Amino acid sequence: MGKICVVGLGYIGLPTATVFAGAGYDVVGVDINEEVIALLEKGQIMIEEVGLLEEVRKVVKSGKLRASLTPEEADVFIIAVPTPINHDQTANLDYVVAATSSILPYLQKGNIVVIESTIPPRTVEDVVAPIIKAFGVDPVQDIHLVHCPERVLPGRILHEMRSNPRIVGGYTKEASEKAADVYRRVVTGEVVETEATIAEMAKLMENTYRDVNIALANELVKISSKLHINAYEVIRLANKHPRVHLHSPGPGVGGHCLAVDPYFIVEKAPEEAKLISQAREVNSSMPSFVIEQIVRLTASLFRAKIAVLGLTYKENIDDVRESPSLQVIQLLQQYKEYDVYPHDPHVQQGKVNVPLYSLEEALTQADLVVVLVEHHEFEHIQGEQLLKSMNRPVVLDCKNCVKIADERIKVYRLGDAILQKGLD
Ligand code: SAJ
Repeated sequence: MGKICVVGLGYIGLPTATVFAGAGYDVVGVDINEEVIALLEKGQIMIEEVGLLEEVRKVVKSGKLRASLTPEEADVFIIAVPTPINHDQTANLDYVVAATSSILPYLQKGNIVVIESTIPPRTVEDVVAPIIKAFGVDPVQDIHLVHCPERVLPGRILHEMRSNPRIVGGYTKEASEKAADVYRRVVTGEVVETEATIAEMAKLMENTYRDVNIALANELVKISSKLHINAYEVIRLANKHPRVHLHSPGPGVGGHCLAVDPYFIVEKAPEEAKLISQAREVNSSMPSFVIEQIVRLTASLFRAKIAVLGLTYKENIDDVRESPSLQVIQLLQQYKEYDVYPHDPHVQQGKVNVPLYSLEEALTQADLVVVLVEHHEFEHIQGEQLLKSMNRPVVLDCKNCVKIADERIKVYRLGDAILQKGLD
């Protein structure tokens, strides 16, 4: 079936390597992190993702997936390295450039080179192809170069990787045809062929669409706060219209995609991308809005103990990248008068630089519980537990997920008219 070399074994690269290996390809997974390679050789992984460990074990055991610190000759190269954001909110292409450079000595005529990393529009054209050309390989004649953005949702990665439609944007038409055929071997969804720049822009617009819509919901929360209206009820009723789908408000937008990708468009067309830029500002302001509510809910207290539940950027995963929770905690710590007790059942201490506590430690003698993430564990928190442990049973639910209906416990929700009208 051929050999695939996947460069970058993170949240996307490792599942990608696993899916291709599971389909019968000989896959070598490459990473610069020695720990990742050492673990993978033993069939172990560093990422929490539903079903991944089991599948990795299987393909490592069968010999279809091997791990290596350096690339090898292959028929297909898939680059799945991060594109972090610089301080000036431009894309940092260092990893993409390094990964592309690392495969150059192994390129052979007819190879397919896929960039899966999210990249600003025109990157294949203006950055990747020139690197390959400068090495003496013709990106038109010698190889087939494409951008094939990933679209998977953390928590559902393996399922979505196999079933979501894919966009394969070629540097040439032949490149998109050849690479699309490879993806069709493992993807049951439609595999659409297009140009590289269109694929780059389409990927960014998918996440921008979501970011802008979430900003609309978050702005509604702020407007409702001013006008004393229950934002959740507004959303529920507006969404009864068949063509309206207002998104859910929250403490901000995190993750390595929605909180980052829109800037890649703004970077390339700052004058034009005004709405996109504004949406980013609204979403980035939400942690401060949460703090304002916390301050109001604790105004009468001296040195309030606050239990902060949920550190990840969204529910039921262990990923804390760009998490609004970390910003909320940081802002809270700046107020010297709070004792902040963060708790997250999905996050290990080594992954964050704030001290973590057990649920019990966090709740004991707490004056306020702030729920920032909709982890399924938090849905089961019982009123009795809060009454028994807390100093004052008050909850600020920023994700509309707490299911406690006990009159002795005050549950306020972000965007809730009761929170806005004044507190007793
Ligand atoms: N969020 C809200 N309100 C909502 C939905 C989400 O506040 O109504 C917040 C979440 O809590 C989280 C952030 O937005 O902090 C992002 O979460 P998400 O579930 O919307 O998306 P990601 O970042 O986990 O994954 C997105 C997905 N893109 C889309 O749904 C358009 C995924 O398909 C992409 O593959 C991924 O980005 C990526 O890698 O680009």
